[in-house]
Amino acid sequence: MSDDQKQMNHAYDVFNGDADGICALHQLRLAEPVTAKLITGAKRDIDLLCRFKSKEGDRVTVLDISLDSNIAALREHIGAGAVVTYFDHHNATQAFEHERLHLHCDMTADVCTSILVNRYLDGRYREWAVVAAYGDNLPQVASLMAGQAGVDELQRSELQQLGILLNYNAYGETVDDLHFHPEVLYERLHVYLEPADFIRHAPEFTLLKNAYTDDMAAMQTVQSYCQDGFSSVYVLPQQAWARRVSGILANKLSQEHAGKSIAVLTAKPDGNFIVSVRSGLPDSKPAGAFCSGFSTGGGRRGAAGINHLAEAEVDNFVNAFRRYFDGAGKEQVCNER
Ligand SMILES: [Mn+2]
Repeated sequence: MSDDQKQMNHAYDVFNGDADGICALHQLRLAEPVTAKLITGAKRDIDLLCRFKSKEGDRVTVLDISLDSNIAALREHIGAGAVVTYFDHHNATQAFEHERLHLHCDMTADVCTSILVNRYLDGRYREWAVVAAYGDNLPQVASLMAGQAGVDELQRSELQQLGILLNYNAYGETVDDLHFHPEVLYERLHVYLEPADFIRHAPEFTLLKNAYTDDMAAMQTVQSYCQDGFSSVYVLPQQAWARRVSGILANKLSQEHAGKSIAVLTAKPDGNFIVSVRSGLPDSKPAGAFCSGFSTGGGRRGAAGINHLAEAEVDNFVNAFRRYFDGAGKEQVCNER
């Protein structure tokens, strides 16, 4: 390849805007610095590979977005001659072999993308993977890794807080609901080698901490719409704070009530709902399989969601949710919405 061609080549770093995506790219670019165009969005913006075109010799790095959800665009990039490196823990059943496709995909339940990058880098920036694992709702895995790295109890809770805050920032219907565009948050974070430095010195950390406190206070006022011993359904109001906290509420409830399945419905400005589902029995009743029954649904065994649920479909959804996760037709009285 001539020097002229080399200069015309571009690098693209494509990453989910949540804690896992940001910490995965951060580790990778600490180890292998590259000036790349950043392609990211809110946590739910997972169709990122179709947002740009590449050409022969371009380098595309993809982090923490499902291969299956991006398969058409992935084939286009490969077909155009780009070299693609892909790290992810979501569905990759349509993965294929190609000399220009470097796959690091692992769909097992106890990994996140930052853990896969940490493995690839032989544990070089392990604490960032711990942050990501806490943020990606893998607290047991995160604590285990922190223990192996000799991180003490206090530091561990700080890493957990950072993971939760970075993850919190990515939740919203669009990037307009977020405190920081994830591209900006990544750039601010990327100047810090250690999580502790970001925690001590970054104004973004303080802002997120205060905003999170306010949103959590608002979240405490939310009552369940329906619940029994096996499942709970929550319906949140049509406000930005509610769109930011819905996923966190779902994670919090699933941690506090092990074995119980959770659905959180959040009203969008157009009156339809976004739905977060957490399975209390991810092996026998995977959340992803349930959500895939809806035209805009999908996800993993433990956590899944539906992008658009019409207002008129809410009661049907509640019934289907309870049939699937409770396994019984027991009648249940729901509160007023
Ligand atoms: Mn992830």
